[in-house]
Amino acid sequence: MNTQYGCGPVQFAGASEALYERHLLFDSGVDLAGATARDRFEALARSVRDILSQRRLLTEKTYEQQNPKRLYYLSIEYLIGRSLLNNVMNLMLMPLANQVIEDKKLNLIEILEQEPDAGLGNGGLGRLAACFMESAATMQLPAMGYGLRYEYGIFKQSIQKGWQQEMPDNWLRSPDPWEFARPNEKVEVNLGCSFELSGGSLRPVPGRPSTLYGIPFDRPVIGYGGSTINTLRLWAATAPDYFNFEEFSHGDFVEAFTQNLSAETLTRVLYPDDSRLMGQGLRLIQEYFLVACSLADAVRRFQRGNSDWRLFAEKVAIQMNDTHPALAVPELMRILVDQVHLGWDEAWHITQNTLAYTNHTLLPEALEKWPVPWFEDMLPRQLEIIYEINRRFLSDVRRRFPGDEGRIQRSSLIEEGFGKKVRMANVAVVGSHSTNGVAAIHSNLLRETTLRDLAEIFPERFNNKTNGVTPRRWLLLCNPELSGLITDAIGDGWISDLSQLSKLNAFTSDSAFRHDFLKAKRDAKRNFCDWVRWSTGQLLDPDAIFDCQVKRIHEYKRQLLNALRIVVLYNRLRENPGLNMHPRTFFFAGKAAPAYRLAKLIIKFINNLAVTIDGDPAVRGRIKVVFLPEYCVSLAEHLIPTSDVSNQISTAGYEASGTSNMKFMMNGALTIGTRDGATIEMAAQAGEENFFLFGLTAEQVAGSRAWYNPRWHYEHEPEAREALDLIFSDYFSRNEPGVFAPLRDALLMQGDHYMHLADLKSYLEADERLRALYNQPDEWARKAILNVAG
Ligand code: 26W
Repeated sequence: MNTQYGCGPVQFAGASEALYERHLLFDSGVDLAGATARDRFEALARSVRDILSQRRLLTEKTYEQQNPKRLYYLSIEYLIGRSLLNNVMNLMLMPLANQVIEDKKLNLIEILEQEPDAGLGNGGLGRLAACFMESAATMQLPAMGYGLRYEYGIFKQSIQKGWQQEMPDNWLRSPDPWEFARPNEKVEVNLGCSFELSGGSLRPVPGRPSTLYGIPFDRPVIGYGGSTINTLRLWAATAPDYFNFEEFSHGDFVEAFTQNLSAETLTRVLYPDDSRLMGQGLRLIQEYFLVACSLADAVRRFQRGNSDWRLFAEKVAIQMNDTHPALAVPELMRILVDQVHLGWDEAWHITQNTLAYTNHTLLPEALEKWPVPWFEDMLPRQLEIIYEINRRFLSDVRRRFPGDEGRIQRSSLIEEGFGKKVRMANVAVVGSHSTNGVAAIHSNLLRETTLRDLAEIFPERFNNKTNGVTPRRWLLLCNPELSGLITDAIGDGWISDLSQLSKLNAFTSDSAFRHDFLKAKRDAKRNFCDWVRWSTGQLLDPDAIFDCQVKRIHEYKRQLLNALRIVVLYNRLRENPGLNMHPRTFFFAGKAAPAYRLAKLIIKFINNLAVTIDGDPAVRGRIKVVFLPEYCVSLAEHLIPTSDVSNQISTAGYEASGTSNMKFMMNGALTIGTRDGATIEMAAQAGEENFFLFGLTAEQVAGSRAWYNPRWHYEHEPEAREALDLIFSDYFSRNEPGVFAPLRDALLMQGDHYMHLADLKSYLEADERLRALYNQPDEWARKAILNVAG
């Protein structure tokens, strides 16, 4: 069966230079001499946009003519990053762009830096969504993404006196050349309540139903080669553009405008929490708004090409990215029952067969549960439908497991007791045909622990889809040194068929290739050092080992374990200055949720560690700690290619998959890590002997919970004790005594929930093996190549 819907390779006349100048003149009103860097960026982006516009229409026409099954990805986050270079590359316009750059004497870096990094996501889940959209287009699948057009993305991070500061990310300040507003395709959304602004926040006013509009903003998603150009459709909320005439004629002119204001508040800002629910009502309405707009749109598109509703699930697949869009279950039922007038059973069959659910976390504090009273006020019809789904579901469970009241309680869509809540994960599993985790270990744990009761009721629904990343952005684009070398060796087939990287296995025995491989890494490091000096003035040593941990700051990801390792190494150097240790730079980057105090304190600790080590002449030039502020997609693209060592050190059983682990591996870093998430499968693929695995396994973590005592390690492991004593003697906080006391409380007084001390010793042992290997460059290169090949 043909499942690819491309429309042939890109062909265009060489008119791009004229395009560029025309855009400067007609859009910005400037000539070549008068253009600012931002003008140049916009003109270049608009030239690219001109070239892709026709092909986008062609892709959509192909879909309309062939009427294939359409895939809709529903995600409340898309961590897109910059688009210009990615779009130029995927359209195969690089030679042309280079020509314009040369002819017009443009500074490419300066132009690229003009584009804001579209940060409509928090971390892994949002970046996965963006990678999937690009890969689906490259695979020529009829896929479309739905999300929200937040006016403000993930906050900007700066560091002041070591502390994280948050600033608003006004990424749409200047017009975005990649988005097309489609006001004609707006969608009406009805809610059971209205809203009013009070004290700067939006409050629901029950008993007064209201209407708002979703305006679609489309962004092109270009498949590699440019054959397929799909769409990412982001919804912006607005008020109906009519006035409340009664209020108006009563002279409440300003009040009529305030209504607009409150509607637009809905998509104003991305919630910056990636692992803990902050429980705001506005967030629930954001989620409903995404679902209501997207389903209305997908249904409308289905109706354009089909008339038989029984075929809906054969023509429409909807993937729910975590539970944030799980209201799709009651909403699709509402459409099919209330609007299409299907019977309940038929509607239910269609809903289950259309929807599928991906879970991204086992952390109990991240599982969404919404208070029933909020549903009563805002989404009364959806609540009614959830109750009816639950009534039928539980009566089935009673039939199948007679007398098992515990199971009924645990699998119910409603958590009973004081403060009734709707369990969104249960809604998603019961209302769909597939539930997947994002790595083998995570899918197993999901089945065995978090969703065990439901997995026993519906074993056939549970499956695994290990995450992936797009090799276009994460190797071809971000690492020209290495990707060029790979293409020279094995051809360019790997770019759209990653399994071809295994051809590199043969090159491990080629000493010229190993040499070139190390040189590519060295070149990437030098470029990075230049870029850091250019953008921050900081001096870095490209000959040091680059040892990286970049991701959201969270206790379970254990940046603190990494910091403890560094303190131990620092102590060793202080005690034994003659120690043979290759110079090493430890890079950290990542944001902490604004309300997560301990995560923010970990950032502060890393920064103080950096300052203290920099100020100690005894270790100068030997170890260095760098906390790079404002981690974002672009920073990852700069840093990952330079990395020698990738730290993936979460407490086993807690990191669902990880995706930076894959990006580092693909760029020739060696991994030091725990047996967690996808790291387990990566090590199996490359060979465990080519990884530096350490620490407790997930079973050991779970099995030792009851008796684990961090103080035992403090008392019996001298290096751990010396490191902790140094920290709590205020060595790293001379002017802020006691500031790190909460770290001591977490590690030594409150049981060290994430078992830092249990793993520190084996982390240091793995580190020793790793440093020994670095002294044998040839062996290091061999293992690194095997990693890329895997
Ligand atoms: C505050 C509500 C909330 C809770 C969880 C918001 C966002 C989440 C996400 C599910 C957290 C997340 O991004 N999970 C990550 O998903 C990646 C993609 O599957 C995985 O690689 C990471 O391991 C997982 O932590």
